[in-house]
Amino acid sequence: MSNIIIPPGWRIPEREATPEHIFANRRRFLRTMGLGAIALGTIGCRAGDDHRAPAAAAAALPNPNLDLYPARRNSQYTVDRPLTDESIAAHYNNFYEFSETKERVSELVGGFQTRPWDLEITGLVNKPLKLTVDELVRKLPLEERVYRFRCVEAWAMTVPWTGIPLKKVLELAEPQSSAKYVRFTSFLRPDQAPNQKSATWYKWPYYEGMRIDEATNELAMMVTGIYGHELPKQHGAPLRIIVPWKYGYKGPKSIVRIELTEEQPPTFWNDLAPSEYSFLSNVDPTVPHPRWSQASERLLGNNERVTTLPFNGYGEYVASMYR
Ligand SMILES: Nc1nc2c(c(=O)[nH]1)N[C@H]1C(S)=C(S)[C@@H](COP(=O)(O)O)O[C@H]1N2
Ligand SMILES: [Mo]
Repeated sequence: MSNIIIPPGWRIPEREATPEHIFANRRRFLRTMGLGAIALGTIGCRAGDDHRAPAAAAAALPNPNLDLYPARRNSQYTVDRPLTDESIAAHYNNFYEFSETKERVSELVGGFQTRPWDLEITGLVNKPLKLTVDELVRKLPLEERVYRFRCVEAWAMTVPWTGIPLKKVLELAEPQSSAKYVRFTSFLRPDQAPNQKSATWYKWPYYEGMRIDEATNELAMMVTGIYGHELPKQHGAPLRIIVPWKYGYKGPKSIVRIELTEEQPPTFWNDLAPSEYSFLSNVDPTVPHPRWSQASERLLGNNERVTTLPFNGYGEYVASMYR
């Protein structure tokens, strides 16, 4: 039945810039929905301000973590750019399990059940672990960090993430010295994620990986929240990875398993198009994607073009890992 569909292997990215009409339509949509006002109200918001969740953030079960948000801002991580408007970021998402159209993801996540949610840490560890996300956020303190975020498609945003250093989470399971890599696996629920059912040419579930020195770098975060509240589903609720010196796809959303391995794990985009998406995928303005330049990026919100920095501006934290 689906064999008339030609697998579009490398279909990931948008063109260099999103066509103007898509932006115009999206603005109209936001205005119609009355979201323009919310957008204005949250520009430049900080921990302690009134953080309002986008409409799509509603969870199926009561949220037991309201007391944890907003978490204390870690002021060590600062950026030279304004925060991206919350409602812009929440309506422009890469989450292929739901749709390949960024503007549609937030409309399609309604049936996705993100509570309760089990996370498993397994593989080369002394203490294999299975716990719920609601348990995890009571085990280790949450903090808020503002990071730049750079998608391989050359758009960028700046958002406050809430989470736990990934290193601390891994330590709960006591990695063995033979562990050299970390492999992440996202959820597999075709009944809740329409594109997992229909886009069968992808190798669901989404999987990613990195070296253990990268995963335990102080910048690597296990993220549970954004803008001072829990992650809305379209941002990868209830648990995702953020590694701000790498292209966005190295941060898998809605993960269910972390595995410590000796061998380098395969990764979703690298398997689909190895010549376009490398295992490391560190942000590098000097290495163009085969189909577009990586020298600059478009800021979500004002669409300004700014220069892309090596390691997305985080060289002082990570460059020594690659020498
Ligand atoms: N499971 C899963 N994780 C994913 C993706 C995806 O399609 N599925 N897309 C990646 C890409 S390409 C980007 S740019 C970011 C987008 O995150 P955001 O929608 O929260 O901005 O998620 C990454 N993680
Ligand atoms: Mo991306």
